[in-house]
Amino acid sequence: MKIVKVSVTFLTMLALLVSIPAVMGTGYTDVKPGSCPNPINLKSNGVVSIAVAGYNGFNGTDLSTINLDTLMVQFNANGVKNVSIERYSFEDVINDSAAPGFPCCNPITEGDGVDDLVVKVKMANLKEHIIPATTQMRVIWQVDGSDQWSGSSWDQIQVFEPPEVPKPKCSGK
Ligand SMILES: [Ca+2]
Ligand SMILES: [Ca+2]
Repeated sequence: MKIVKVSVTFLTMLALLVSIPAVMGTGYTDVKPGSCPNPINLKSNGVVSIAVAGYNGFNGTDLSTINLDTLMVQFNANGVKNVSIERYSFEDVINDSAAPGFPCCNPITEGDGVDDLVVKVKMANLKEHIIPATTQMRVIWQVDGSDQWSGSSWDQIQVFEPPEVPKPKCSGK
């Protein structure tokens, strides 16, 4: 009887695990490609670039398997948050020869002759959720032709908000 109970518990846990939509971390990610650390200024505008290394025959992500209409940026802060992207392009900006450097930012890399996926996200959209406690960012997508979610590895970021510079109080005429 005890064995049956254990088996039922095990099968229930297995069913629960299978039912959770998994976002697997796969390809190497470089927030602000080519630089480390990766500062994110909460008072800046413009866009932040995030590169996902293409498949070089050994490592990286097979970018042809991505449904590009589903691309989003994901970051962790009080739970995982998803943010819509501004645009994407294919450029050779990083390589996948170095292991991701979690918990430090990924090492500075250079192109390797293989195109990478470069995603741009607006700071205005990031700022809706991002807070100084946010420490990691990556790109997620649905696999082409299916509703299965996948994603690149996490990269480390440093979110900060520069203090206001007080205006000088000048006396005089
Ligand atoms: Ca970087
Ligand atoms: Ca590359």
